[in-house]
Amino acid sequence: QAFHVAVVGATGAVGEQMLKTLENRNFPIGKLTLLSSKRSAGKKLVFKGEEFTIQEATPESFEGVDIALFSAGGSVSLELAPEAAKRGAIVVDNTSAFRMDANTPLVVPEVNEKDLLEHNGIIANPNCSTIQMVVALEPIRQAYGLGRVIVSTYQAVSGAGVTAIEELKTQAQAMLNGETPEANILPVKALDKHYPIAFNAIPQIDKFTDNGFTYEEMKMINETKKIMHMPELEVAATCVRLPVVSGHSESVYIEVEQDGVTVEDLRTLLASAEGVVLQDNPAEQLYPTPLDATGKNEVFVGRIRKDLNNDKGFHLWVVSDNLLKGAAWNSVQIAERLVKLGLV
Ligand code: 11C
Repeated sequence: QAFHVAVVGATGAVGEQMLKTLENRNFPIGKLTLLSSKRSAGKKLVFKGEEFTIQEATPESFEGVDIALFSAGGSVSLELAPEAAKRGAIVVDNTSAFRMDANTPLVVPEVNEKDLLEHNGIIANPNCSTIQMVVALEPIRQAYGLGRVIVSTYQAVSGAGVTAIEELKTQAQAMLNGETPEANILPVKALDKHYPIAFNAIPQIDKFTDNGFTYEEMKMINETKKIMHMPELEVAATCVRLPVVSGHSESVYIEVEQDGVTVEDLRTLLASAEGVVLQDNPAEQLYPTPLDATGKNEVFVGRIRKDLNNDKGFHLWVVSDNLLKGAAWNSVQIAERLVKLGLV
């Protein structure tokens, strides 16, 4: 069985990885339609050696499509994902447009694959920094219970798109040349004030909400509760942008519910957890880094320590490629599970 797959936003940083991932996984594609906004329509892309011309996405583009992978921004998804679903396609949407909608499952296959059964035509792919954290936390929740999560992130510029990657490189070069770099993209392109990211750290990802947390931080908080089906879970987040091209890193403090859990218990558990690679050996300076994680689908965990004051508290370092497990791979993995479950 082969499917008609549409990729919306094929020219973006995530869209490019979606095509690579579909190709690497040899996803059963009978027909491929590449779509974008008017701006990128007409560009050409190669998939499995064949050239495709990108078409402007319209409601009619989705006639006959089985699976539509969306990553062209929230407004495109809000307008066109329902149109695609109305025409019989199953949408996997990588934007935040439908994530907190009660009728839309928000899925990380290692955590809540069964939520796919409740879909109404649209399935939401969570925010990248949320995905990698819940892959590491779910096995711990299942084995020992989870009472509290406090996370600080160290996020790569690729999360803000191709232009942010270019700006990091241009600024780094300018600063090495002794020049003052221009800053036009980060932290938020649409706002007036910008900071350079080269040789810097910016404690703002997305705009601020009224409670002092940013939207990125609130995504981590709210999406984690929804995916793990734990509306009461105490979660706090601080999200920071670093001059790293790809791979988000996270320092995660958790409190388990069970007494007497040891670091070795967590290492043993995570060493065999689905989608996780344990890289944790201080004696050999073994721990995950974003450079090592780039290009890989797994979530890497290391630096597991017991808190010095709370017997139920642990610290973890969690790293993953934000464009892969955080976006393209999670979306294609959802599509694979839809096929496996006979839902498409
Ligand atoms: C970043 N996490 O690193 C963001 C990008 O809601 O899908 C992804 C935004 C989202 O800037």
